[in-house]
Amino acid sequence: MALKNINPTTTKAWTALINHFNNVKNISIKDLDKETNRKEDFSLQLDDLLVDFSKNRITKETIQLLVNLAKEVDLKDAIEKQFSGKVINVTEGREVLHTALRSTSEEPILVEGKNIKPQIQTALRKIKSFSNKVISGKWKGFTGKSITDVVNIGIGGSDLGPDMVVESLKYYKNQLTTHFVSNVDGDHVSEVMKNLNPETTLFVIVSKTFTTQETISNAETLKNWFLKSATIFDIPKHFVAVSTNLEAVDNFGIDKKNVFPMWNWVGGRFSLWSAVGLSISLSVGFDNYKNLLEGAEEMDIHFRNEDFKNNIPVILALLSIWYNNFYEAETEAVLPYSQYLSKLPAYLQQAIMESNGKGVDRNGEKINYQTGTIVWGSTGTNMQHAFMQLVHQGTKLIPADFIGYKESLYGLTDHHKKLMANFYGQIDALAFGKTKEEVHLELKTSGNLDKIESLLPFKVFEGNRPSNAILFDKLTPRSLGKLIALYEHKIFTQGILWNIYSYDQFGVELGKELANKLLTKS
Ligand code: G6Q
Repeated sequence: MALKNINPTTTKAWTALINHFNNVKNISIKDLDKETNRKEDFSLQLDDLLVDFSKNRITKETIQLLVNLAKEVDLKDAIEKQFSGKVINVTEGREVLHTALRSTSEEPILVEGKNIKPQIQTALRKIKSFSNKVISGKWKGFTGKSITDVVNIGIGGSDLGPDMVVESLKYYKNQLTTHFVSNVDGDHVSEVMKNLNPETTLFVIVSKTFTTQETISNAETLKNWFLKSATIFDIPKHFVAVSTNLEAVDNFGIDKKNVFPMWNWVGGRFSLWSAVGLSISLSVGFDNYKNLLEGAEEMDIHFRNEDFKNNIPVILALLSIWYNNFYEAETEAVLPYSQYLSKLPAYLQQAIMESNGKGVDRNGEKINYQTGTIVWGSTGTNMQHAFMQLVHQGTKLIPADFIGYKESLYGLTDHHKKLMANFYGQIDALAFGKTKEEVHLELKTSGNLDKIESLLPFKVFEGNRPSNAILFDKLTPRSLGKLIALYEHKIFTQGILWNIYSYDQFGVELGKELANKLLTKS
């Protein structure tokens, strides 16, 4: 049976939340922070992950009412339907089973009556053996040399995930250099091409449909470039594909042995856990890739089984709804304090905004409440010297996720101490601000008595700006898997609560159609 179809604004919990909001909307995080055990009461731990959500405009009652909302729209039922392979992507008639890709349990998952677990394991074995051959140097190019460079050709879901993970796990990478070509802008592929040697480059064409204009254009250009030095008989040594469209792959000239599977029950933006992640496994080795999947599975188990009040993705989703639908916040910032995670905000923009940027509910009715949040961000501390001004003193309410690590990877503990002092400093500055009295005293003690009147209002920080601290022990493949899965489940939870379909993306089609029409005209 498909997902339930409940307009959240018609629930009892929603009415209770409106009343509660009217009572508490002016509460101050500074006051709330004085409560004994505030931090303990509003923190959740999952092994090496600690989520501290105490610096939000919430009380215990807020959480209880939000949890009631999740219960009233039967989130539990939706979670079970997703994990067990029901056709919850109704508009495209598909199951949504990225969680199956990282499941190590024996529990069979049926798609059209057939258990999909064996084919997932076969694909993983193929990824492993291919990665091992390329990394060890056993896989040779057409002149007998080992591979030095890997080029991932794909776009959207077939690019952003692998690119973000390869960048995030740079510390764990091997001798291979990985490149990503996505844009149809010929200058993108030209820039990558100019540094490649055809004898030692492996091209991984990633396209679920194998019809995507950008990917096919880039793949053709790279094939033509390759064929300037080699012959079509050399293609099998240098081109592999990840796709569901075997016929198109064959027409392109790729050897059947070199095709890695993709499945309709995995959405593009949730596909890095499938062979779409081949370039990750090539870059960091299969064991690290497997650890990434295991971290995600740990989050899956937590999300599927934990009570909502102790469930990290559910709580983060509910907080987001609290600000989006009650405080009318429009955007959310994702602020990782790790240079490795510089591509995470762009990755999440696709995952979140393509999934929940919908204005029609599961009844097909136009929605009269706010859905999809706008997500943006960048790494700390760099962004502190840039857009954080607006977050601290601007007119908009912008809830923020701060993502940090207790340890750095290379040591340099002195740097890490400074990094994390900034992490906590920003969170406190947002939450507690700086009062008139404090500014007054500061100007006075710095000998600027004469400037107090003219400067004071500009130096006041209102504070009361909410944030979550998402803190891991260390950036590892496993903890990264957990982090990505956390956001995947947050997206799903919000989609269920907003009564929308999170797994289609018709909104990206019209522009493509029009571009194609223009091309055929010219
Ligand atoms: C993701 C979207 C989209 C898709 C790309 C690439 O969820 O569907 O970003 O991944 O359009 O599609 P192909 O893999 O079919 O080339």
